[in-house]
Amino acid sequence: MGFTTNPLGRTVPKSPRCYLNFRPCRILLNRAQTTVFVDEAKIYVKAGNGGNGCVAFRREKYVPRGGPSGGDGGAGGSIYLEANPHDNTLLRFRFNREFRAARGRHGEGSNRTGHSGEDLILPVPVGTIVIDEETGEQLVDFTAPGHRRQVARGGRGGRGNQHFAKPWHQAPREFEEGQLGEERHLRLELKLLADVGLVGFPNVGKSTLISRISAARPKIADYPFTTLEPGLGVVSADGAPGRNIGRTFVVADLPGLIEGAHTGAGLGTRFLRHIERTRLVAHLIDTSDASDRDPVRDFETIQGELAAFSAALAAKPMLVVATKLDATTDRARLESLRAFCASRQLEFYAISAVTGEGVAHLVRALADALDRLAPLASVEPADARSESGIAGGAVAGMGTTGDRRVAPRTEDR
Ligand SMILES: Nc1nc2c(ncn2[C@@H]2O[C@H](COP(=O)(O)OP(=O)(O)OP(=O)(O)O)[C@@H](O)[C@H]2O)c(=O)[nH]1
Ligand SMILES: [Mg+2]
Repeated sequence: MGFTTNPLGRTVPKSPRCYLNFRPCRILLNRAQTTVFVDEAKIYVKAGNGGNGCVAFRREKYVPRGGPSGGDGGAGGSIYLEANPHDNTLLRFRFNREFRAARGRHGEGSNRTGHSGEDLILPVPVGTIVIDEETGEQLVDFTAPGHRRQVARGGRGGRGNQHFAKPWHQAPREFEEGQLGEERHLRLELKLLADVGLVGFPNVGKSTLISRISAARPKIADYPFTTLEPGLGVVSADGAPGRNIGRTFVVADLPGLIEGAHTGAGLGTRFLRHIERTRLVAHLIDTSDASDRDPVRDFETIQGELAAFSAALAAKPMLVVATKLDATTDRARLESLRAFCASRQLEFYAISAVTGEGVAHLVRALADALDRLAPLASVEPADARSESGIAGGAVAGMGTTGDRRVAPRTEDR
């Protein structure tokens, strides 16, 4: 094994393994490991092929002309996706993109059926939408934990020659080949399922609020764009120690938006898709002395960004929350925002997530507003159609059924 000089000027062995010693590779690996929130993935799934039927004849002492005894092929394994409540990212599909279920074994003599291939169940986060890459058709929307759907059906095993015996055809050499398993290219898109989405400029206190009202512990800091990926928190509206937890709802904390986000400024608006399915938007505006922006203009800027992303998002029921009440000495801007909201008939609340002032009132108001609004889209019954696969989906590589073959006659039969 020879040696060579790598791009960093180090002497390393020539074998391909030596590339792991290159510092740039390590940096790439480290970077990949730190990216934890993945909300889009493309995968390829291939169900197992069915095993072929067998051509065999019973050969036994004192049993002349024992008859056909070719067993059937086993079925190929199918591939299912299942909504897993413990996952909140599609990270597992970032590096593993190809999934193949096991094939069925061929049938054997003495009427032995081949072993069926094992099914493959891939967990996905709740809120994942599955789209067929080739047709663009939405196949399934995982809205409830435990919801399972078949995305590629395993091929059926072929029949052995035992099935082709007739009184007038007692030594059949016909058998069937197993069907091919379905294969698909799928696009997975994660849209978190939350009831309330928190939007607003960076640093207005979105993460502080969610950490105050739920068990979520996002990073909080005094600089813009602390939050880089959406996070969820479960809020109990009427809960108190020793009491029933009462009404609960899910809140999504989003990265901050700035003017021009729809053109890519700041972190852009890509993550707004995670509140497309929320029932309510809470718009947080900093009216404290720490901000010198006009709160009404802040409201209109963010509203413009929501509208640029989607008209439906801008039209969602919204309530406005003035934050950092404890740090607001000059209340003029707070009052101007309150008057503006009154003129627009928007519910208005003022809170301090640090002291807790107004927070309980806001939480109850959010729960009341949700009670008035329609519930999230009703969920398809858990796996009503999973056994039958996805109806109507175009399937590539589907084998033909009952592809009957005839085995060549041999001397010893
Ligand atoms: N005094 C006071 N400070 C607050 C309050 N809420 C948040 N802050 C402070 O404001 C700063 C920003 O808070 P975050 O919760 O990180 O703000 P954010 O809206 O999540 O910001 P991004 O994630 O960057 O969009 C932090 O230093 C918080 O301590 C409040 O009610 N009162
Ligand atoms: Mg934040």
